[in-house]
Formats: sequence, C-alpha cells, structure tokens
Amino acid sequence: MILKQFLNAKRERGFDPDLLELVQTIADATIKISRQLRVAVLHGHVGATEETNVQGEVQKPLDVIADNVFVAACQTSAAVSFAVSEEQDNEIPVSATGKYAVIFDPLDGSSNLDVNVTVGSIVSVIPAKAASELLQPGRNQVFAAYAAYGPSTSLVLTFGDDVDFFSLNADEEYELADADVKIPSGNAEFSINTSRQNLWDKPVQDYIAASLAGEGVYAKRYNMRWVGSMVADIHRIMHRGGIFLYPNDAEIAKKGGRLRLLYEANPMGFLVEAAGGGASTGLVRILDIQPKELHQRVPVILGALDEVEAVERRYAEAK
Ligand code: AHM
Ligand code: MG
Repeated sequence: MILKQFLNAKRERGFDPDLLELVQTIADATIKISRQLRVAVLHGHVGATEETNVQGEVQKPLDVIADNVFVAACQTSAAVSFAVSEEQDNEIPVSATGKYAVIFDPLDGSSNLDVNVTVGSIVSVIPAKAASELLQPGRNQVFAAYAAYGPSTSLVLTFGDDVDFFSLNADEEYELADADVKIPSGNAEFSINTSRQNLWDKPVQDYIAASLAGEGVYAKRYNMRWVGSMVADIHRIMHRGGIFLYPNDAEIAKKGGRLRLLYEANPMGFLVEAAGGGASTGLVRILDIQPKELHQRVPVILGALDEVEAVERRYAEAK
C-alpha cells in the first residue's frame, strides 16, 4: 500500500481531508530532501556555511536547503497557518485562513552529514490559527512524523493512534512497510552521549551504572549505541527497543537541555507514546509541558516504557 492509498483509507474513516493533504505535502518534502542528500557531496553541499542559526549553531548548506524545502511546501498549503522551523528565529505566517501550524526540524543530526551517516527530518502538526496558539503542550499534536535518510529512506508517522512505517520504493513513493508498530521491551540497550557522564544528573548516572552492572530493568549487562542523530537513534529503538537519553546535565542546565521541545522532544514523544513507549524529562511527561518559547530546550528520555519509568523512579527517589 502506498502512502496515498493509506491516506485515502483515513479519509474514509473521517479524518480531516485538509490534514491528510498536508501530510502528503510533508511526505513529498522529505522525498525532495532525500534527493538532495543523495547528491550533496557531488554538489559541494557538505561542510559548513558562514551562517549561524537562532540557536547559535553553525548551519550546514543542507540545513538551509532542507529548511527552504519545508517552508516552500508549507506555503503551498492553504491549511497551514504558520511554518515554525528550528532554523528560523520566528514563525513564518503562511495562510490567514490556515488551521494547522507545521513545526519542524528540517535536518536533524546534521553534524553527521559530512561523514554520510543517517540524518533525518522531524515534523509536528498542531491545530493553531493564530500566532498566540503556537505554544501548546505536545499532547495537542494531531500528527507527528520523522523521515530517516539512511541506507533507505523511512517515513514513520502517527496521527496519535497507531504508528506506521513507510519506506521509499524504487518509484520514489512511500510504501507501507510495517503497520501499528510497538516498541518491543526486553532490549538491554541504551543510547546516550557518555562523554557527558560526569555532568549528568545523579539519577541518570545511577541508572546507567546499574544497567552496566547487570542491575538494571533487565538483569544483564547493557549494550550502548549512539549515532548522534536523534532520528536514527529513535528509529533503532522503534524497531528494537531500549532507551534514548539526552538528560539534564550540569553544563546544559542553564539552557534547559540540549534538545528542543517543539521541534524534537514533542514530535518524537508523540510517536514513542503512540508506539507504547514513554517520553519524559525524568521529572515530568514531555507531552504535558506548557512551552514558554518556540526554541525552548528540555531534557529528553524516550523509549521502552519500563526503562523510561525506571529513570523516572530514580528521579523520584532522589527528591
Ligand atoms: P541538531 O538538530 O542541531 O542536529 O542537534 C540535535 C542532535 C540530535 O540529533 C542528537 O541526539 C544530538 O544533537 C547530538 O548531540 P551531541 O553533539 O551531544 O552528540
Ligand atoms: Mg535536531
């Protein structure tokens, strides 16, 4: 089944046709980006630009290209009120009659671009007609998705009900590869940047130490995987289980965290919860956070529910 047929079936089940059309537009944007990525080295689009974004990060040419693709895609849809990008200072007004805001990290993990390692795009859709409605808790999302540009291109999406995996076929159409995906439990594997170990909150240090000592949720020594592209790390967890952490630490605490609430934590949290997993800061459910600003950062702990709850228990005990 290709994406178009999948969306038609949703239409018959009463989903908003405007939202379904928007999802097709978003999917088409990710196909355009995957084409750009394929030829990036040959077109000299690797390395850095001379620009920094609102986060103070040096932009890569492909950050800018992917951002342009998403903004242009949003501008073709009358259903879109605002395009909100990790790469832009402020929201971009699209249509005065639009009812959905599209919030995105156009190219996640872009530090991996120069070495041909998987990167991704992350998208969140919320109902919002006015700029004053952009700061909503993640539980209000009506759609979230990521595209993983790896050996193949995957699109993983949810309308909040189930999570479905699509894979780009030889005709460059997204074809359903796996329906109603659930995160498996029992995979003793964590994903965290261990170079920051001395800085992590004590509950996270204790949780990882226990996992390594065979005293974690499962009584075996845990394995570690860290791609450094959140999309790739979450995509592995969706298939295989385990846990991803970008926790609070002594250095990033003043910024609130490393990852962004609106562009990364909320859409990924929405997908992970829909797949039966957990999404927490350690202290609170990510999807319940009331955002205060567009570029707000938060600690992120995502994955198999039993593992996320084990981290939350350590935070609760440390109080
Ligand atoms: P980006 O949106 O600027 O690419 O940053 C997000 C990335 C995540 O994909 C990844 O989990 C994290 O930042 C990696 O951070 P670190 O540099 O600590 O490895
Ligand atoms: Mg990112």
